Amino acid sequence: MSQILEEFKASLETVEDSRSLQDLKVQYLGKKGKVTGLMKEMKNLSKEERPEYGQKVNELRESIDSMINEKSEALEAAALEERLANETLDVTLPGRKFNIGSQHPISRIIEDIEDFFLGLGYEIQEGYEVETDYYNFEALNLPKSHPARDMQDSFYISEEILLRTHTSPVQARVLEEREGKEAVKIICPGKVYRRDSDDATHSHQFTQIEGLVIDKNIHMSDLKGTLELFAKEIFGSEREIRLRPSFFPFTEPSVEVDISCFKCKGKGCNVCKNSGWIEILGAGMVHPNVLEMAGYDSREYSGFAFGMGPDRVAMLKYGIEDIRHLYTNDLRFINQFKQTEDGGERNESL
Ligand code: 2NL
Repeated sequence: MSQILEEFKASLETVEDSRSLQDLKVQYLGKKGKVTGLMKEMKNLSKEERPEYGQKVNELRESIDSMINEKSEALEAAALEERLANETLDVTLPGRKFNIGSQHPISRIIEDIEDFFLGLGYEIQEGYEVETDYYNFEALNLPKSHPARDMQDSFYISEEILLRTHTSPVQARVLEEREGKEAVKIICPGKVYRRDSDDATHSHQFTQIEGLVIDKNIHMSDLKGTLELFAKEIFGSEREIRLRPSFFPFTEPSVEVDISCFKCKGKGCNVCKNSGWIEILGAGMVHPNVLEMAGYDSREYSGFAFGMGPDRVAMLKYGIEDIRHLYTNDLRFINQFKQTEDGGERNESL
């Protein structure tokens, strides 16, 4: 028996984890274990010898059992020590950096323009990019034979269905919905399409924002005042505007709107091509035909409308030379518009 005990102690010395400890336990105390084997010897002994022998075997079992428990506790304590040592948290480590995306320059311009007009009480309206010939052209005083259609060739899905060439169809639909009875004060941003060859200043898909105000007693002075405020808000408080006569089929009279150059303050530079002025919008008083087609009495109601290209505004504001940079998603370009946590130079006047 003492031999078994010595043997056990020697084996216990070599145990390093709970698994081999469990194996050792089975080897000695299991059903077919060595100590259990000693118990089975009992039947070969005389009645007188049995109690003493039994007691000794029990003592052996108890001491082995308690040594196993001790070892088990020691192993657990060691494992805990090791985990505590390995899993310490170094609060002085620098945090992990993660990349935050940023707004596309066009989205940023659109939002700035939307914010301005929302402040004046306009609603934002969006519509369909796939439109009918009627809402894209006819309802805007551009009948099928009109020569101005040549300026806006589109991508046709069928004879009557096309990709919109401007956001005006959104406005034509809103006018029609209000059935000639209600005032309208909306801006319509969105993607538009033209059958054009792409180059530094043309893209077959670009963005537009149009505005439309219809009510009783709306005059050219309202248009001028609105656009002057707009120019100061988006391009800086010192900006001035000038109107030049122009033509659009859906407005009469029609104007081109220039802003004084924000770079040279009107002296003449490469941005304004030495004129001191930058062309930024087209606008005019809504043509009576457009009002009448939508059900408005043009003797009672009048209004103004304007349209501009956020792509062009972004190019001017950020000095982007080629419109294609806005659409090719080259990260070297996009990353230049990363915003800081407080929104960067957003809304800052030039
Ligand atoms: C430009 C010029 C313009 C309009 C758009 C419009 C819409 C309706 C009625 C009348 Cl429903 N007019 N829109 C008017 C004048 C100019 O856009 O140069 N856009 C980039």
